[in-house]
Amino acid sequence: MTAVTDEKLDKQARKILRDNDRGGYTVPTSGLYPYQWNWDSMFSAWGIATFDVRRAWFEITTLLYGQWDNGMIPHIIFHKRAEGYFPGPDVWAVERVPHTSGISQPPVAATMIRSIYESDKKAGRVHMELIYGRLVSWHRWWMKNRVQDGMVAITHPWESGRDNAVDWDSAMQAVDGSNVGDYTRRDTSHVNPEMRPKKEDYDRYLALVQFSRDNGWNEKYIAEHAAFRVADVGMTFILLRACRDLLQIAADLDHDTPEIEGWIETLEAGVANHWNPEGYYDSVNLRTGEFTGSLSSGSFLCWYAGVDPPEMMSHLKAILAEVRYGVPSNDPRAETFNPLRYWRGPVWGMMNALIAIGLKDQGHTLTAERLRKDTRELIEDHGFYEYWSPVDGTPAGGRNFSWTAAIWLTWAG
Ligand code: 9YW
Repeated sequence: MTAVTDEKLDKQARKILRDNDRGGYTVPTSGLYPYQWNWDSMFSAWGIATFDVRRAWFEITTLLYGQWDNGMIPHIIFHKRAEGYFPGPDVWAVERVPHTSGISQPPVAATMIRSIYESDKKAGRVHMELIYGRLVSWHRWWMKNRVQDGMVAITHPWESGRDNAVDWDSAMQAVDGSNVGDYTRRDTSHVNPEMRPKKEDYDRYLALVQFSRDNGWNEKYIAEHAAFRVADVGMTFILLRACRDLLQIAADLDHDTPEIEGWIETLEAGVANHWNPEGYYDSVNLRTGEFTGSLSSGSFLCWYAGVDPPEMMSHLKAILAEVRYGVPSNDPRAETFNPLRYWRGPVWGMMNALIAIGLKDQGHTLTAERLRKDTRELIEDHGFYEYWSPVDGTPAGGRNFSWTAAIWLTWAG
C-alpha cells in the first residue's frame, strides 16, 4: 500500500474516533453500542493519544468516574441515556451516578495508560499521579475478589469481553435462563442475528445479571452461590500484563511496589493452573474444576503476559496455516468454529494487536508481523469493522468501530 492510502486511512481513523466522541468519552460504534465500554474506551484512549493526548487523558478520567467505592471499574458507564442498547441502566439497577453495569471487563487500562504516559512523560505526570490510586484500587479489587488459585474468575461471559466464546459453553449449561421474563434485544436490530449470540445465550446472560443484581452485587455471595464462575485464561494474562505495567508506573512515580510485586507473583503462579494437560492454555470452569477445552484467542495472550511455551507457538502456527487472516477467536479445526458468529470464530483487530505486541516482546517478530499484515489488509480492503471472517475476510458487526480505528493508528497502520 502506498503512503497516500495510509494517510487516507489515518485520517479516516481519526475521524471515527472524533465522530464516536460523546463529550469526553468514546462509544465503541454509533447505534449498536451507545455508551462507554471499559476496554473499548482504553483502546480508544491509546489511539486518540496519537493525535490529541489531552483528550486521551480525559477519556481515562471519564472511565474512572464510573468506578465503584469498592474499586471495581464497570464494563459499561451509562453517562447519559441513549437509545438502542439492551440491557440498559434500568436492568442493571445500580444505584449510583453515573449509572453503570454491575460487572467489569478486561483490565487493559494500566497497559494502555502506561503507553500514553510514556509518550507524554512531562505533561502527563500530573494526570498519572491523579489516576494512579484509582488504578491500584481496581487491581486490588480483582486480586481480592476474583483471583482463585492465581487465576482470574469471571462472573459473567460479558465480563471476559469475549461474550459467546466457546470457553463458557460448559459452564453456561448450569445457568437456568427459563425465568428471565420478556425482553427485547436491540443488538439484532442493528446487525445480522446470524452473527450474534443466540437467544438461549441471551436468556442465560440475563439470568446471571438478575442473580447478581438481586443479591446486591455482593462479590462474596456471588462467588459462593452463582451458577457460573470460570477462570478466564485471557483475563489472567491481561491482568498479569497490566500488573507488570502498573509496577513500572509505580516505580516511575516513586510509589511503593511490594503489593504489586505480590500480585505479579500470585498471577505468575496461577498461569500454570491454566495449562490443560492436552498441551495448551485453557479456561477452567471453577464450579466443576474442569478445563473448558477451548484453544481460543484468549489462550494466545500468553506472550502478552510474558509467558512463552513452545507448544503455544506450534498451536498458533498450525492455526495460522488454516486461515487466511489470523488470529481466529476460536480454533478453526473445532466443531464449534463459525467464521462469522461473534467470538466463535471471527478475527478481531484489537486481539491481534495484543497478541502481536506480546509476540514481539518475546522476540517472535515474524509471527507478530504476519498478524499486523493480516490486520492491515482487513482494514485496507474493508474498512474499520468490528471483526471479520478469518477465512475470507468478510467484514461483520458494527462499522466505524473505535478500537479498530485506534489499533490502526497505534499498531496496524
Ligand atoms: C455486548 C463493545 C463490546 C465489547 C465486547 C464485545 C461486545 C457487548 O461489545 O460486548 O452487548 O455484546 O464482546 O468485548 O467491549 O464493543
